[in-house]
Amino acid sequence: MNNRAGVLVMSYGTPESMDRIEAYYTHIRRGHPPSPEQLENLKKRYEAIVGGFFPLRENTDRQVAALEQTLNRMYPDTVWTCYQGLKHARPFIEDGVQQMIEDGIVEAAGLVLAPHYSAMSVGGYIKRAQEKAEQGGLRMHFAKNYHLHPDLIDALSERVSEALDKFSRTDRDSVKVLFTAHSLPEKILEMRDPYPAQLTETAEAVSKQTGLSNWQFAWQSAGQTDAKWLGPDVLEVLRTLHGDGVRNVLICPVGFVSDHLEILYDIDIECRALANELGIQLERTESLNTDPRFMKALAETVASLLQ
Ligand code: FEC
Repeated sequence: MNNRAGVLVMSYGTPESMDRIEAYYTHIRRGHPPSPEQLENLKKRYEAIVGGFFPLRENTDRQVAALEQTLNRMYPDTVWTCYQGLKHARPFIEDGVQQMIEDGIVEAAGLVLAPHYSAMSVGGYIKRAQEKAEQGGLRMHFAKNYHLHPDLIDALSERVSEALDKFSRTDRDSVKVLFTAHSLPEKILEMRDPYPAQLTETAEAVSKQTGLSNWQFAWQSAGQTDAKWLGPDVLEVLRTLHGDGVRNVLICPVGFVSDHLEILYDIDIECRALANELGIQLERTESLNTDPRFMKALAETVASLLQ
């Protein structure tokens, strides 16, 4: 291994401020501005999560710093520098790669703060980074997925066990655990995309380690487009479970690794409101954020790319 290594840590990105939401949303929509109603709806969601504050920015900053520390502690023969590259906000993926080139890095690893591979998600990040790296003569090696890393499964399993303790002893046995992830357009199924299978594998591994038998998978946060998205949606599942007499539900958003809009609004506000209406006790597992086992999983994944 080189004794100096760059790591491009890629994440979704979030607006810099309330007045940057339109630019951010336009970028997500590949240059097509949202309608005034769509924009208003998104602004309201950001306002609802602690008053227009953007937690994903701080969380990504902390994760990138924690990964750099972990790498330098675990592999002290190399000097590791982590660079941030965001999909939809500054610093963009290309900015992170450019910075590595300017800093004289010749070989680097890249990974996305999302453990499951889809050509429509992680594949898109990698393509952009690879293109920019090739232009600048930087050699890059990418992790496509790390969804079964034992430390990731440990960290998630511990969170499921802790969250189950929020239910009363009598209710605990009847809790339905819903593993969730961001939905994608259904057309990924025709492409034989590994995303749904990898998510099921993570859910199965966590269930096995936690001794769960009463669980299922649900999709969340589907986009507002004409395309058909993967289902069933978590809101629909909550209604079905209610019809089946279930009154205790734990959501484990296994496709996300930090607190952001899709957790703090879609689950904590939207799902909770429906659960309250239905008389369901709904709990959620804590996000991984900078969990040391998660950082170790990322560090080992990165180091294996440069061996
Ligand atoms: O906290 C924040 O500011 C950002 C939270 C956030 C995360 C996230 C992760 C994923 N997305 C994925 C796919 C899509 C597809 C579309 C899409 C649209 C949005 C919109 C917002 C948004 N996403 Fe996102 N996503 C986050 C936020 N996402 C806001 C636009 C409004 C809306 O639809 O709600 C549809 C694009 C289109 O219209 O064509 C597809 C996937 C992930 C998980 C993997 C990853 O992190 O990359 C997949 C966090």
